[in-house]
Amino acid sequence: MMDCVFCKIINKEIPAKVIYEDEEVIAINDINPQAPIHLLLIPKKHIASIMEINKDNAEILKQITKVAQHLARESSIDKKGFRLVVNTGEEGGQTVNHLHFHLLGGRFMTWPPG
Ligand code: D5M
Repeated sequence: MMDCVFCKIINKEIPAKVIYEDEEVIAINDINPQAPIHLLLIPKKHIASIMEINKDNAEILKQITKVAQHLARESSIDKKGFRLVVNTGEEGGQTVNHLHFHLLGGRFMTWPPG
């Protein structure tokens, strides 16, 4: 996707602080962190939102879960707790139309979210 900021990061066309990378997933620091730890877990394949997950691409969710567990342990938030968030669509607060999971931790989270 030519105009997708996350595709550009994945293709190394724009810089980002890459925390983790494998064949299917990349994890970067969020540019506008909302918690002491705020990572974005992004499938390398362009999938616009969670609404585009189907039987042909659902495997990526397993890999993202594995990466989230790994990065939570690495960041020492696995036992204290953290939040994994997928904003979806306009009212859901999604601003980048390439599926991504926010991994937030390092502080107490409040509920309800804003
Ligand atoms: O989250 C989109 C998130 O993506 C938002 O928290 C900012 C972040 N973002 C946008 N551009 C960049 C770059 N270039 N590097 C790192 N992080 C970025 P959403 O759930 O769609 O609102």
